[in-house]
Amino acid sequence: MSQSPDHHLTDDLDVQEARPKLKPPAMFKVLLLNDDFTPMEFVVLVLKSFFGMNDEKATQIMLHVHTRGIGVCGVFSRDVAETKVKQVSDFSRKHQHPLLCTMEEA
Ligand code: TYC
Repeated sequence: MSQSPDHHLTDDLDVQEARPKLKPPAMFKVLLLNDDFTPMEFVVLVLKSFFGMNDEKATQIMLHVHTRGIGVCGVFSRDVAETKVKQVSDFSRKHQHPLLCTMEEA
């Protein structure tokens, strides 16, 4: 059995909330955008390298983006999503590909 430390504070008459309600952290989708120039193999490499996908999953997501124009690589906390976007953008720039990666709140 377990009791929360504030089991005696059950309503709004208390002077102070012992356990103020916390918002769940915002989550962010990391998105890849299609373009006409980035090689398919490079997009698959990005998905495997930065999103931990195997070859089959990476190919599936790449083809989704290629045909639909945009697709989700994963959903992460703000900090992790920002890091993924920077990693992909830096890696694409280094290899002189125009691949775009962005994020939006889930
Ligand atoms: N459309 C690209 C091509 O035909 C492939 C591609 C897929 C590029 C996904 C970007 O996010 C992308 N070479």
